Amino acid sequence: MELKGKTVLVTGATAGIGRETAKMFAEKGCNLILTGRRENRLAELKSELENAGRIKVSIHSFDISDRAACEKFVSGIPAEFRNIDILVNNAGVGRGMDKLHEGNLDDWEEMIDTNVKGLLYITRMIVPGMVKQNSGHIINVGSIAGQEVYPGGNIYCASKHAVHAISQALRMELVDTPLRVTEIAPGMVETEFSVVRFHGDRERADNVYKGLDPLTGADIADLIVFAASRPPHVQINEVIVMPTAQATATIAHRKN
Ligand code: 8X3
Repeated sequence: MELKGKTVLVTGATAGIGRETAKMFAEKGCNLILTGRRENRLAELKSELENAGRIKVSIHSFDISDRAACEKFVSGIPAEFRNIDILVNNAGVGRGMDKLHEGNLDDWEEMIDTNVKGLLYITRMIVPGMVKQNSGHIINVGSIAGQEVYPGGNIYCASKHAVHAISQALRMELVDTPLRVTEIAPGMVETEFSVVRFHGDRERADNVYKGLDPLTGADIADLIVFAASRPPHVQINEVIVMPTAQATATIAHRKN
């Protein structure tokens, strides 16, 4: 499917997978609606992308876990961006690796509010427009943590299992429309993810990827753009992707 001229909404575009996805769709000539919490990063990305190509970028900084802020964002999307062709539900967060019975409730709420409720708010507000225009593609960034569970992953895994369930339900419910639903479920991707998960402990974050070649945000963006560019009759339901040195959520091969 030709991507040039399409309008793509990417949530969590200030870093990692979201940022690389925005860049890759921009290279294909798509106009972008980008959201994230850090306004200066969005502004920098907008000028970088607009200067590089003949595309338009609309930026919106707010917290996706805030329902009223999501409503305000959606009602404030400029008219020329209103026909959204592709929604990339990327915004997500991992917080803490405590055992459940020792867990931090603030961490839990942040994960559930962002990964589940934030994704639901945006999906509920954007998909009706896609149904009305009779076209659209929803691409959810899940995780191997949505397919498997590991110790310390408890609530993060639960939130990503929810993304998996929501993606499947949406696909079933939209089967009588031309809309497509794709879930991309990555294993280890080196982004700010682990630094955030360990509350800024960079050494602990670096250890997650030590001794192996992790995936990059660009590797995932590549798959998102691939799924979006398939012909209209081809729906990529799910992609599980890991570094070659990772086999499951808990089995990885590290040198030294
Ligand atoms: C992050 C991947 O393996 O840390 O979504 O859960 S993992």
